[in-house]
Amino acid sequence: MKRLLVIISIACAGAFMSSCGLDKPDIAEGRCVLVLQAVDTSGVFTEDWVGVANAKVEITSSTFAYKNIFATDDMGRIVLEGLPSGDYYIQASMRNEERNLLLTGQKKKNLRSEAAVKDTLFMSGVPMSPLVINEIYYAGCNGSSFYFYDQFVELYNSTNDTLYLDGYIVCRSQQSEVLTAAQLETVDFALAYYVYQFPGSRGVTHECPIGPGEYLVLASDAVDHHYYGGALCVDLTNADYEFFNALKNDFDNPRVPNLVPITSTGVDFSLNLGHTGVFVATGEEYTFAEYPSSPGPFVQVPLRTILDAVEYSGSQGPTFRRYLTLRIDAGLGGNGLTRYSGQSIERKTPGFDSNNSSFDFENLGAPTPGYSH
Ligand SMILES: [Ca+2]
Ligand SMILES: [Ca+2]
Ligand SMILES: [Ca+2]
Ligand SMILES: [Ca+2]
Repeated sequence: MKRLLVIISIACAGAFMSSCGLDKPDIAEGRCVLVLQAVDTSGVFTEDWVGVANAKVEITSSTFAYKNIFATDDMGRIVLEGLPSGDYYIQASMRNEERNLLLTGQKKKNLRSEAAVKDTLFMSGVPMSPLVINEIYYAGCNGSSFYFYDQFVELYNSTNDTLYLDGYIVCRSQQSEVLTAAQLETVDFALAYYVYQFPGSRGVTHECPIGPGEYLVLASDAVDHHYYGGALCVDLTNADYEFFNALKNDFDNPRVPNLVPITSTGVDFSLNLGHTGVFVATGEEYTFAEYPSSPGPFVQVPLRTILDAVEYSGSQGPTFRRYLTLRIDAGLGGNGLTRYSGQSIERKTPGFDSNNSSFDFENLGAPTPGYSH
């Protein structure tokens, strides 16, 4: 019988001891101790649950003020001392190229309490996605002029081979009002509002390569947005592609190839400044659908054709509803990111994709088009 070999024990030892009376601070000096052992429960490499040696363990505070990466010892253990109290994302990972598998385990922990907290972190196997969304810059850069036209999506090839994106589609999801929360989790497609397609034909032409470890920047408009929007905006002159809607008054940089819309919806591939989902699919199959009481048409993209999907939201109020099914993104990126801040969200590690954007993504002070922070 399988049994629990390891527990995480978290002890905040005397975090508040140095302060007293009315001056006691909210966030005390780092006194928390975290003892962790990463355990493989995948059953892929061994039937027993054993500690994973040399796993990468990343500890990030929810505000991203604290971030550190550690490696487990031969027993799969790490001991961390001196952590400031606060909320943390803890993520252990280990890549196995041979099996094309990512072993990963995650926890969100609150270290505010002085009392010892005990928990378990299990690592399980997630297939690695060859093509991932590496960064989404959606926030906008100038609130006084409502300027957000410098948005971009950055893709990354995490394999050792050149991939061809001919005919692939890049999609923005639609308001969840179209599907109820229950429907969202049961249908076998994701709903797209904007769908833009790479040139060429999938599996036939080879016009859109992305090399091993390479990034592709897909710009709303491939121009230097400093000129139009100000200092915080992004120069996208050197973008690899731009979204171009020939039916509307959209900008077209002739030196930058276009992704073109497959519907007449909207003016450009613009991203909601607060909350939406973005996904990339092979484009081999999709269907159009009209929904009563909503503008459309919408595009139903089969989940099996989706290579990567990321949902983001700056906040989660009482009326919060998901845009994407948890089956393709179990979390949310962009926590705390504000509109027109000129900030961006990016994968903590290129190619690292556990299908939970709460853990996989972090907020960046400034966008990094074409590279990683
Ligand atoms: Ca455009
Ligand atoms: Ca162009
Ligand atoms: Ca993913
Ligand atoms: Ca980047």
